[in-house]
Order: sequence, then structure tokens, then C-alpha cells
Amino acid sequence: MFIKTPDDTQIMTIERHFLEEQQIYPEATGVLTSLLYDIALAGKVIASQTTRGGLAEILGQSGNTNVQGEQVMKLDELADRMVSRLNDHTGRLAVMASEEQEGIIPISPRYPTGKYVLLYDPLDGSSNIDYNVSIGTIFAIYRRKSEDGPGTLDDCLQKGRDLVASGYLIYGASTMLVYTSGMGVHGFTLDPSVGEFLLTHPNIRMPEKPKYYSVNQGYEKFWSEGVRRFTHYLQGDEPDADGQYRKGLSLRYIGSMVADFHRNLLGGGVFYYPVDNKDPRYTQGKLRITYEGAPLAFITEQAGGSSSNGKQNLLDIQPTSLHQRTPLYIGNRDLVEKAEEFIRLYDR
Ligand code: AHM
Ligand code: MG
Repeated sequence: MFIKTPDDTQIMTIERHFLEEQQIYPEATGVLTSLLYDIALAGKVIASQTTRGGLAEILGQSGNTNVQGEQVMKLDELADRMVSRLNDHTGRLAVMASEEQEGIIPISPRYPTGKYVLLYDPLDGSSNIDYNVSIGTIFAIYRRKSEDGPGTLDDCLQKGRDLVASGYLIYGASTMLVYTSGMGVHGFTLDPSVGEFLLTHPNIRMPEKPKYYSVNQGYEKFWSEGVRRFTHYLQGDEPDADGQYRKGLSLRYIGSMVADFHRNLLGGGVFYYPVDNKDPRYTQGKLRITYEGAPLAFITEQAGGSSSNGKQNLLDIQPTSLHQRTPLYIGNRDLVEKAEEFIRLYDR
């Protein structure tokens, strides 16, 4: 629907936008539109819970018992359950997978299965919840590969190139949903007074001139030489292979990927989480290709940027396991290419 403002300008709701995009494809059945709308709904519910953050202290700590003697669910568990519950019975999905769960999430035999596959990170940056810092939900939608019946692990292990749609919700000063279905990147802001997402950022393009680099520089001593030199290049202190210095960028790092990514998408820049040797769990990087890397890489590419694992485009990586980690460089194309150049030169 369109909402009319007092001065008669029309406002595009998310529902209307999805429907208009759908009409571009005469063969579209409306299933993807409904699936996106279900995700937006899950986002609204998660937003309403995350904004209550500190109230858990009064009503009962998350993970503990509240004054009524009920168990208070941790926010990340609640977000995980919210996304799966709102999507498990609709007949739109063959299977789901969540960063919070080890295996695939099958659709119960009580419900019909559908043609899409949903992978999601229910609450990315959840270590920031206690500090009232922006966090987010990331989602990735693929077409199923299996013919019919219950979806399989194979349906979930697809290259980013095969994404049908991806996006994220960011729970910050305002709640936003940003997504692409391959026709540009569009951002909607939740108007809490009407409970609807309204189109505020149509056709987002990354600015050509980047402003920021975003990395946890506290770990510099654990990085390879190529990554260290690339970082000094971004600071304006190291020449590239042609002997050229660049103007130094500002460092911004929140430690919540969705928030760091969102800022760089709008302001220009590069976010990276390289291989580091501080923690044996992260020798292949920390972030997951399936739940974090590929969906944000699709958004970046649709906004004019690019992404890499340091050697190849993130969208071309075939994941072999659900929780596969990857080093990740994502943002303005020229900066991502420079990262690859430094890694090629110094990290053989
Ligand atoms: P999570 O999915 O467990 O929340 O972890 C991912 C988060 C990202 O949001 C963020 O970019 C990164 O971990 C921060 O890690 P670090 O604290 O090592 O800088
Ligand atoms: Mg995450």
C-alpha cells in the first residue's frame, strides 16, 4: 500500500515495493515476495525485543528466570527461533540453516515444502547486546537444488553467485531492512508508529570515494605481512606495487559486522576480517561464508563494490560445510583489489 502524507506525497511501503519488483517478472508466483515479507516480519519482532535490551535486567536476566518464575530466553536464541518459526510452516521453504544451529533445519513433515532455501544469522554481533550497540540479522535465499520432498544439506551449500536474494536487518538508532534480489540494493526504515518498513534508501550505490577502513586492528600482530602492509596502505603510510601512496582513510570499527558493513555501504570503504593466528578457531578467518560472507557480498556487488577472500571473489566460493569460515574483504572495488594485490605480493 501507499501511505499518503499530509502534503500528499506518496510513501512506498516494503510490501508495495516487493510487489512492484515481482511484476517485472511475468512468470513470478509471488512466493519470493511473501518470503521476503515473512523475513521483514521476523525483523520487526526481533527489533521489538532488542530495543527492550536492558529491561531483561529488571524482568529477569536473559538465560535466567524472571519475576514470574519463567525462563527468559537469550536474545540470540529468541531471534533464531523467531525466524525459523515464522518460516517453517508457510510452504515456501524446502529447508533452513542458521548460524545458531549445527545442522540444517528441516521443515516438519506436518507442513508442505517449497522451492526456496533460507540461510540466516539471527543476531550477528550478539556479543554487543549488553552494550546497547547496533546488531543485525543477515539472510540469504537460494532456490532448492533437490527436486522435491525435504530439502537437503546440498540445497544449503550453494555459491553466493546462485543467490536469489539476500539482505540484512540492522537494529540501531532506527531499524532498517536492506536487501537485493539482483535489481539493485534498497533500504527501508521501520516507522515504529505504523509498524511498517518504508522505502528510505532506493538504489543504494557505494560512493566511489571511500571514507573508512574497518578491521579489528588490535589483532595486527597476528596478521600476515600482506594484511599488515595493506592496512598501512589504507592509512596512507605504505606504497602499493606501483610505489603510489593513497590518502589515509579513517578507521571505524564497531565489532558488529552488519553495523560496520552498513556504514561502509553508505559512506564508502572496506571491511575486512583476515586470517589471524591469535585463535586456533580462526585460522581460516572468523566469519562464515554461508551466513555472513556470501549474502553481504551479493549486496556489495549490487551496490557497485566487490568482495574477496584475499584471493578470489567471495561469490565464487563453493562452501563445503555449513559453518565454513573465510577470510573476508568487502567494500569498494579498488580497495578489495588492493587487498588481493598486497596478499599476492607478500603472502606467498
Ligand atoms: P557472531 O556471529 O558470533 O556475532 O560473530 C561475528 C561478529 C561480527 O559481527 C563482527 O564483525 C566480528 O564478530 C567481531 O569480531 P572481533 O570481536 O574478533 O573483532
Ligand atoms: Mg554472525
